Amino acid sequence: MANSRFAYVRSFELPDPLLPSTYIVCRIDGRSFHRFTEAHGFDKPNDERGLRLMDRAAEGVMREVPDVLLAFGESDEFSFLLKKDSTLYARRSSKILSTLLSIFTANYVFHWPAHFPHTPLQHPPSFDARIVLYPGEREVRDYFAWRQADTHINNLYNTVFWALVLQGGLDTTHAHAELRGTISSQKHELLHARFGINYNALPARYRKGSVLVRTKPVLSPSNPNGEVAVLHVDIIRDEFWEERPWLLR
Ligand code: DGT
Ligand code: MG
Ligand code: MG
Ligand code: MG
Ligand code: MG
Repeated sequence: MANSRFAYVRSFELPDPLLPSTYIVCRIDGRSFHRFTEAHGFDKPNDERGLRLMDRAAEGVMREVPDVLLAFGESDEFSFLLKKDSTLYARRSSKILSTLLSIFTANYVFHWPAHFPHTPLQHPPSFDARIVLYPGEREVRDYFAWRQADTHINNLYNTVFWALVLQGGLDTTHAHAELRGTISSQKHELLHARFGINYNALPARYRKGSVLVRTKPVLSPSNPNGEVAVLHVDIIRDEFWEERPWLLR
């Protein structure tokens, strides 16, 4: 078949290599998860089962693809960092993106029943993905800081919003109105004064998101890629990165 008269169509398949020696970041995001989480009765603002399932799907990606060194997840999204000198699939963009996306989605569905034993899937969840290249350590650090800052801002807002609605009895329009123009310290104060909630005492998984990191590569044949640890820690400050220099170098 290789040399049939049809084989010329192969030449329409164009190469799509990613620039060498750059950090590859792939971000996956749930499609219409507003609807998906509603249809499956997710707790508001955070559903621990759903967040653990996202972590499990990301772990599945890291187990299957050793070049992924780090992943960060919040809400319905996960970002994956590949090592700078990765030669995975000759750095073919669509091959890398589609593979990570597919492994993630398959793991999400595969592990659904273990995380939601009493909630059958009502419709198939799906995700989109993009790849972004970053030239240096600074931009990679700032990318992950951007995502974790987003986690913080959204979670603080959503925590107060849902306290006003579910505990305070406000409708959603009035809850939004109440929060309009408030700064971070006012939201902390409102939570504490009206609902007795100390924001900083809420689970770190909700406040910090999930960080999956390959522990320092152990050079043993049975475990050449190290273990994957699931953490809920600050990745904006230097400490996390200084303790793990192999992530960026
Ligand atoms: P998209 O990404 O444009 O296809 O649309 P969505 O609806 O996925 O929007 P996005 O990604 O901006 O926002 C994520 C949605 O998922 C948001 O409506 C809240 C929902 N969601 C994520 N995690 C949780 C959770 O733990 N509990 C609940 N109740 N909802 C969640
Ligand atoms: Mg999206
Ligand atoms: Mg989404
Ligand atoms: Mg999202
Ligand atoms: Mg094939």
